[in-house]
Amino acid sequence: MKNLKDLAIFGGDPMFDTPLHVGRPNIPDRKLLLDRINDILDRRWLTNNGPYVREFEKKIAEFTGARHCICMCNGTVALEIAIRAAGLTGEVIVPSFTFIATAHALQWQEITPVFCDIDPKTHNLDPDCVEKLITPRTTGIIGVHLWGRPCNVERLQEIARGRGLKLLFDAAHAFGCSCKGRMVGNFGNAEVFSFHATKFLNSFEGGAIVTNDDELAGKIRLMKNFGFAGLDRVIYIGTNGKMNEISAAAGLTGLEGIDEVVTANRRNYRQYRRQLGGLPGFGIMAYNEKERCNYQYVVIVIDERTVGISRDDLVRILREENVLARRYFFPGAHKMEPYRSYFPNAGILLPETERLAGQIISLPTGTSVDKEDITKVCELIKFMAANGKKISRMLAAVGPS
Ligand code: T4K
Repeated sequence: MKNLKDLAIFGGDPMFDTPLHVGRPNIPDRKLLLDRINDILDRRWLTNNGPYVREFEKKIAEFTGARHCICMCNGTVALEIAIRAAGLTGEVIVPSFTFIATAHALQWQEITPVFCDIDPKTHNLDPDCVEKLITPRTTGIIGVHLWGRPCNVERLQEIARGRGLKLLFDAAHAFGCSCKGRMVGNFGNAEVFSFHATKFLNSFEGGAIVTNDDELAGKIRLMKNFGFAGLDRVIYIGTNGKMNEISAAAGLTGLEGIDEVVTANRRNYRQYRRQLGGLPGFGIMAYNEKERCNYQYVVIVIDERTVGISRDDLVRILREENVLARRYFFPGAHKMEPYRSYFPNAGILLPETERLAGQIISLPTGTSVDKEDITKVCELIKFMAANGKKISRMLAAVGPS
């Protein structure tokens, strides 16, 4: 790219003919998956705790080292069930800088999500802020291991223990990650994974609760199956949270191939770091490579004053070039409905959340993105960085999108 006029937003051809996505699914070994789907059809056992679901649960428990894994139809229902089974009521402390499902899983059951600020270094719950938000109505804390980088689990566990609170983790991003050498899945009262299509490990749609608490696991198993404790015996209020056999087959097949996914993700992450490292105004979120990481997200934090162009304009230009970058998790859950109406002043206590939500860009990565793609994306970013102020002036003439 040599001239500003070459940018698609100013009339040039897009850099990519087909879009580069954030969250393009990893596709497992087709033959293995199709063989398993044939087994399912031959067996005529499609759902309701089928053999592939049981095998997937066993493999996840082994992989994480947790005593129990209960698979579910998606991560959101898994969160709702974990919240209910853990007995949360009243107020629960959660980050606002997360996917909206974390907050909705509470509000759906008329539990108030109390939004807590994050540590700008980790993008996760700031334990000091958590302590300040505890009231007599608080029953629990839900930490989110954002981008697969674990929360400060030690401090959160200390706080929860000291104040008699339940502690859950939304580990939707953190399958395959460790914290101080221990796999995610072993912290708090329970942890929740998502196996949505866009996740590191996918089962098309799916999720799971993992826990080391036998009693809680028993309750969760019943709750995800309408509360049935026998053929005609219901002992709890329950729902339908069951995972079906095709999802379990996809999850199992994906699990067998996760090493290749980690290799591809790590290669992409390191290439982005090499090519964008040191570029003024562009900070690349770092993984702690001493731990196990899934490297599923490549996230950059933009300092608009240094770059001379806003984060939103950068995303707009990237998307015109068919680089479908995302502003995850803009604008923060507290600025989405119903929370923005319920708590119009929540932002006063969320300065770091609001700052970061305005600076973040998720870039395409995963097994569908190759070395040349990343080279071109980085060249485009460097071109924008070198011409930030000029581009901003030209965009002002083009007008809003
Ligand atoms: N907690 C956290 C912290 C989460 O991040 C999530 C989910 C949950 C809880 C809830 O778990 P689930 O109930 O979803 O299991 C996506 C996902 O839908 C969502 O699962 C995920 N977080 C969130 C971070 O991202 P969107 O609305 O951004 O997805 P969408 O449809 O725009 O897809 C993302 C990109 O992937 C697009 O560019 C298209 C591409 N894509 C997507 C799908 C589904 C494909 O190429 N193929 C596909 O099949 O929410």
